[in-house]
Amino acid sequence: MNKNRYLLSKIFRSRIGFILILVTIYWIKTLLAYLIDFDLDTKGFYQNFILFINPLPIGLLFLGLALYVKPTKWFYRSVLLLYTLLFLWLFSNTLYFREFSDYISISTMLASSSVAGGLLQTTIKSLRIWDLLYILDFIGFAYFSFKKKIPIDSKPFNHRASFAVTALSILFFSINLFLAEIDRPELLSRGFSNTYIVRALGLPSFLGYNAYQTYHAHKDRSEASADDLVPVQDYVHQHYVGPNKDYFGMAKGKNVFYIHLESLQQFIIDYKLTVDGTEHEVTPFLNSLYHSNETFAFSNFFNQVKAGKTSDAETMIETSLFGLNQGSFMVQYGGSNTQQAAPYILAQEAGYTSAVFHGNAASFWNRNNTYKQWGYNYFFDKSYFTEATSENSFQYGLNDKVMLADSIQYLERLQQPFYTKFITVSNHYPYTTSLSGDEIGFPLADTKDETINGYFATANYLDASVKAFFDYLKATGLYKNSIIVLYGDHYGISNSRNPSLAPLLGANSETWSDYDNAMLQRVPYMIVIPGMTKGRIIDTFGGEIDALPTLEHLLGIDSKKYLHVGQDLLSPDNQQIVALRTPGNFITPEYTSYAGKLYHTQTGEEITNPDEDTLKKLEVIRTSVKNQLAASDAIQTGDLVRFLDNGLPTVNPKNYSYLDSLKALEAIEAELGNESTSLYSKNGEKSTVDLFQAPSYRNLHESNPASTSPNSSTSSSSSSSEKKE
Ligand code: GP9
Ligand code: MN
Repeated sequence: MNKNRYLLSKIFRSRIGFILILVTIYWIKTLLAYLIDFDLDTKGFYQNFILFINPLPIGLLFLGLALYVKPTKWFYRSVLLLYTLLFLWLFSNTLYFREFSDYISISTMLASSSVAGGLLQTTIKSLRIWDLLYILDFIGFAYFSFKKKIPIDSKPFNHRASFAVTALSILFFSINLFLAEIDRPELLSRGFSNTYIVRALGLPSFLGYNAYQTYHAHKDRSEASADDLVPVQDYVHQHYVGPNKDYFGMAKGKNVFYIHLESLQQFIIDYKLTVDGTEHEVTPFLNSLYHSNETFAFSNFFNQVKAGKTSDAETMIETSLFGLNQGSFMVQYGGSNTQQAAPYILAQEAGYTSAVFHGNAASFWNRNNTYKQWGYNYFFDKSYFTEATSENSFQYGLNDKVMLADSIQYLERLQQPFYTKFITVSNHYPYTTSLSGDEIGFPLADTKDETINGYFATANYLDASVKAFFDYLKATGLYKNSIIVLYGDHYGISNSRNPSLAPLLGANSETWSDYDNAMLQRVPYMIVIPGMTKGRIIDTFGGEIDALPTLEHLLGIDSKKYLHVGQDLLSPDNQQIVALRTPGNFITPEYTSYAGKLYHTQTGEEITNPDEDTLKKLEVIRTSVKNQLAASDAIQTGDLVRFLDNGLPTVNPKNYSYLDSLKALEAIEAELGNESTSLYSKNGEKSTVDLFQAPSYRNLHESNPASTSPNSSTSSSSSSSEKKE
């Protein structure tokens, strides 16, 4: 016993013992910050376990480096220096987070000294009394070293032993990373959000990760020059197609509503799910829009996203440039690249105010930073809405009806004309956990795949949410003054699940092919122009990249001077070549190239031995696809918009803040007085919040029990709210 105690005290008095004590204190302090300062949004035991352990490997790795220093004095100096650096990084992040709800990135640090000056002020403002806890150890060190009570071990570690400590901490770190990847596959390659990286790997690793990404972005950026703009501009000019004279400017000056239909695929439109012999229309409201003569509805509109999923769709819709071949553009470049996106273009060209509404944390997909570069005046994220509970939300945010209802108090204060985007989320994988209470009722499909089974119910919920929003627009009169564009961002059912979906689509699982997968990449794209009668279903082939020039032309803005690589889908000259983001994949009305195979688009028949004539046509398509992606990539990775001189001043992200937005909006109304064009002002300063009504599924159907088949397993069937796809 005594021997053990002797050994223990010997270890604590040794160099490694000292390091272990410091690692432990660092660990405790980090957990403190996780608990009281950061909002890491962890769910379930597994995520909390990873959070609990993640300060250890990196702490040991970092402080263990001091072991390589042999002279006693220098060993203690370096270990304290390293420890202080770890502390400073932790502490400055806690202060920064209190103000900005985000972590310090390399670009924040590189920002100009004026920002640094501002930071110092906010830092002092955000100090809290419990911050004393963060520096208790330093007070302790000072006291003990003054009293000469810190045991000094003059016996250095040999290099082999030091290396063993390094190797061991790398091993621990790999285990940490492995566990994190199980929890969130593709964590590092897709990035998602700073929060995801911090909660999985800790703050020092986040710095390393961010530094790596920043370095890459910077490298491409610094190698690019104004000369690179020349071929890109040539491409854009040649590829440009003029507007359709019949439609140009037909929605000029109107408010724009974008409704992002999460994971909604085109096959859902007009689809009826048959359960126990009864047919259930999944999206009755969207179907009515699809067939309305107020709507340009597209039947061959494809999603063109890759790993950036929603963020890729947003990038294309807002800028008519593609996401990246790897990872997410918004995460890697969105916050730093100069861009000319829809909100900014419309503000400059036609005095539009812009806002995004989304019930998830602002940092997801780096939206908080990207939106500033896009010129969004306001971003109403989760923090602006009803407290999220397990009843009204799931891992990706608030249920759509709640989000939309809560948006009204802000929407009605925006000056008109405005450009707004509502990003829905309830119809998101795994489709089984987001609905509860009275929203349960739409029947589940009956396949072996739970994901597919729930998809129709969440899509139906999305449909009802959109309908409620349209009802509100009509009730307030906003409707006739607006143009509403709806789009599905990407597939909801992944290719690997499609064979199980096949029977529901009247197809055969056994003969399901890559051609069928390609065709399922269609997503809804509908442009509703209230009062118009020219609406119809249009079969032009296009994709998300084409949305911005299409919208611009409807608003009477010529897209010619912008660096867009898409083409107006209403233009008679549209070429109808849809490039998918995976190299080699494309779809045209005639040919489909997908997963290395070639098909006739109309029949699905595979082309194994193309004749001369076909080869020639394919060559033209392939070159066109390659050029389009290459032009976009050159712009995105080289940050080429910064060299563009088309008369628009460069966006300054520092002019945008997403804090206290309601106050800012009220101040604008007050300043404008009678000139204020907000709905609230126009309505005699009376709120329209009560005009938003979104009855629950049960409320809507209880008068008609025949169409209700309650199925309580919608919300409880999946044990995990943390499924990812
Ligand atoms: C989260 C949401 C989902 O905020 O937009 O993104 P996704 O997983 O579809 O890319
Ligand atoms: Mn999405």
